[in-house]
Parts: sequence; structure tokens; C-alpha cells
Amino acid sequence: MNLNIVTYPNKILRKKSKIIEKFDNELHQLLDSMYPLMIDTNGIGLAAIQVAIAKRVLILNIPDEEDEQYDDNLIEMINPIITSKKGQITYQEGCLSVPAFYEDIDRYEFISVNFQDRDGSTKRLEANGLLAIAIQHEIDHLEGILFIDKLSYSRRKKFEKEYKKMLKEKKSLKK
Ligand code: QAP
Ligand code: CO
Repeated sequence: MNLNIVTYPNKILRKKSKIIEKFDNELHQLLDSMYPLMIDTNGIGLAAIQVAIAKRVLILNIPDEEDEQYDDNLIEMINPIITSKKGQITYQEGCLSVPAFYEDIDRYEFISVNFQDRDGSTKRLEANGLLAIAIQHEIDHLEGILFIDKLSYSRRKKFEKEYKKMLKEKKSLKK
């Protein structure tokens, strides 16, 4: 599958993603295409809506202590649900759909998540730290929520101004 990253302010990112019912070849092809795209674009997490597919599918590949990403650490989550959450952690988040912008966002530090794997088997994962942050960030995408939605009014206004300026500069380079 040939996929491209959808970027803000594209309205596609506001769609609510649909539950996966069929764990078929089409789903596997989607997952298999999302992974190289995420790696090539220097991502650690990617939701299907970011490639314009409104399905409850996300992938994660958190770097290790040496900041290396390994295929073995790939996590695929279908129909994820957070079943418990506690604590608080602040992290400077970014998003492939909001390029070149990073801001501190508060998340739960510990979460439990139920999900299905690519074959439809039910799984449970207890996560903390960066993995917990990434799961919350990606599950927000399934609801049409972006990390910039969590900024204070003044920080959001600052973001909109900077981002518009950046888009304008990008456009003038293309011409
Ligand atoms: C979500 O984010 C996330 O602006 C995944 O120019 C964020 O992969 C998980 C990226 C924070 C945990 C903590 C962003 C790449 C990648 C950019 C990403 C960019 C190039 C973001
Ligand atoms: Co994102």
C-alpha cells in the first residue's frame, strides 16, 4: 500500500476511527505499510488516521536507552482501550502530523491497555513512561484529538501563528 502522512490542519485528522472487525489481509497490508513509513519519517508512533485510514489501528516503536529503534520492539494495537490510569508525567511531545513543533503535554504516567493483535487475539499491556505517553497520544488520534488541542489558549494561539508562518515558508520554497 502506498501511504502518505496527513498533516495539520487537514480535517481528516478530526475523523473518529472505526472499530476493526475483520483481521484479514487488508489489515495486515495496512500494518505492514505503516511501519516502514513511520521509520522513514523518524516516528515512534503512528495511527492509521494519520495515513487517512479511519480505523482503530496504531503502531509504536519506542527507542531503547541507546536511542535505537528495533523491529523487535514494534507494538501493533487494534481497538485499544485504556482500562486504568494513574499518576502524571510531562513530556515534550511531537507528532508526524504536526511537523517541527514540540510542546510539553501532561499525560498519565501509568496505564493499562487492552487491545487486539493483528490476528484478533486479545492482549493486555501495562505501560509507563514514554510508552504510556505514546499510547495515550496515539489513542487520542483515534478520537480525532491532536496533542496541540491540549495546549492552553495562549500556547495554542502561539502555535497557530508559528505553524502558519512555517506553512507559508514551505509554500514559497515550492514555487
Ligand atoms: C507520538 O510522535 C509521541 O515534528 C509519536 O518533524 C510523541 O513519532 C509519542 C516526528 C511524544 C511519545 C512522545 C515529529 C518526526 C515524530 C516531528 C512521533 C518531525 C519528525 C513524532
Ligand atoms: Co501524533
